[in-house]
Amino acid sequence: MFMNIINGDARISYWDREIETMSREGLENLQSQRLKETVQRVYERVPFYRQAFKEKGIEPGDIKSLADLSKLPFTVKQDLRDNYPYGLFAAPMGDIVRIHASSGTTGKPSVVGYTRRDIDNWAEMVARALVMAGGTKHDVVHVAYGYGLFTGGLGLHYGAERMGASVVPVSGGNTARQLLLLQDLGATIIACTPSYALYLAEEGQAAGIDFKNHPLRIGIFGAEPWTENLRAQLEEKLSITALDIYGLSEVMGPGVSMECPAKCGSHIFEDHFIAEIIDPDTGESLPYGQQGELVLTTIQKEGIPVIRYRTRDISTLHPEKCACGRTHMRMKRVTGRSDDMLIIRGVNVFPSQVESVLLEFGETEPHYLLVVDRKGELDNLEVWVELSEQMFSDKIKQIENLEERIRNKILSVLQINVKIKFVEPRTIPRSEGKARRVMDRREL
Ligand code: DLL
Repeated sequence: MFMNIINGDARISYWDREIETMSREGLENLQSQRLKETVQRVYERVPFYRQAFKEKGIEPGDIKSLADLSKLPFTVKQDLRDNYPYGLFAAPMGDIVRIHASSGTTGKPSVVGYTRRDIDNWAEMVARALVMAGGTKHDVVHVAYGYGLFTGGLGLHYGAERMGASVVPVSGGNTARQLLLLQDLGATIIACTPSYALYLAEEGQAAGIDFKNHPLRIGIFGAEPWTENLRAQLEEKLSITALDIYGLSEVMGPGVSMECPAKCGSHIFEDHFIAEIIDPDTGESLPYGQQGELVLTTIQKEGIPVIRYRTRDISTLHPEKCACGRTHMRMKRVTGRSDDMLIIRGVNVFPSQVESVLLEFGETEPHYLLVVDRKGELDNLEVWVELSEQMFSDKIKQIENLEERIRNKILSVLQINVKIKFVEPRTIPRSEGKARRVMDRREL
């Protein structure tokens, strides 16, 4: 499947050249055909979609080509939660071979299921992404995304294996051990969140690792927003090419799009996904190049296909052919979200989740502020909350005990460690309109 093409001076590799460089017309025909099949599939198999189509007054036969896409209803994260856990599955459980779930939802997570063919396609997408980044079967791939319900670890794992590389399934955490393995096993590709990569780089430097003379050459970074500035730092500190990988569990996981070494946006794998940009307030489609919310429709998935899924991620789309020869359109870096979800060290956090924890404790007021900071390398979340008048005049010991209880409860709900800072009653600014619950001091 490998193909090395000499294009000018650059040596470009494709995992699947025919698909990756297909004409736009060919791609669009393929998308139209697959869209029709997907629409038929969900209409027949998922009561939720049948109802949603009915409300829009459409039937599968009304969708004849891509031009009809905007007739279809949107799907949102809440729809997955409302149909928890398996209500949106379009394949019988006997055909589902893997379950993942996304973090960061109030109460129930959104659960997604994959058939064997979905898992196979996903591995193909990630192999395609890795080869796009310059990977080959001779690479040693250190996967430091978390393994488990999160799609990062297993997604990269199977893709790297499909490419034929040697995979080191380290998962997250235990930085000293990660550094030891990186050095001793001679990883040439590292896959993790960009913030963790920076942490590893800095800890590695402090431990005397000379990355300049280390075989590491490529970083596959994603799962959270990052910047050109961070790219420059990572490339310099680790002596690598750092590239962006994008994805979300509701649509598949990592490998929905991948940046090529031309570094001008990430190619969306359009033989599997149809991308649109909409105005998040009106839902109207926006022209290429204009910034708005990314909406994705899966056209190959069996387990849980999604129709016009509103990702809440803000980006722009660019369909022009890329310097790398690929025709699949590019999305610019995700710069933010159209909802209030925060991503803290790769974990999705909604302020409402913190709020519901705080409300369980009678000793605080319902006035709080989430303060997000990036201290050097890692995101930190501080929860500022007002103590009740009664509590404020209480003993230190009791306040410390309350702090610990809230911290532990947030850890168990969100799986992240936060710092609790109690403030005097009536000191958190009140708002007359929408409450401002988040102060994001990270520079993105
Ligand atoms: O984060 C999947 C993933 C794993 C992507 C590993 C890349 C690498 P979720 O936990 O469902 O899935 O979170 C999805 O994370 O809607 C974005 O807001 C954000 N996100 C993912 N990749 C990027 C990226 C995984 N490259 C949510 N840049 C998405 C910016 C990203 N944000």
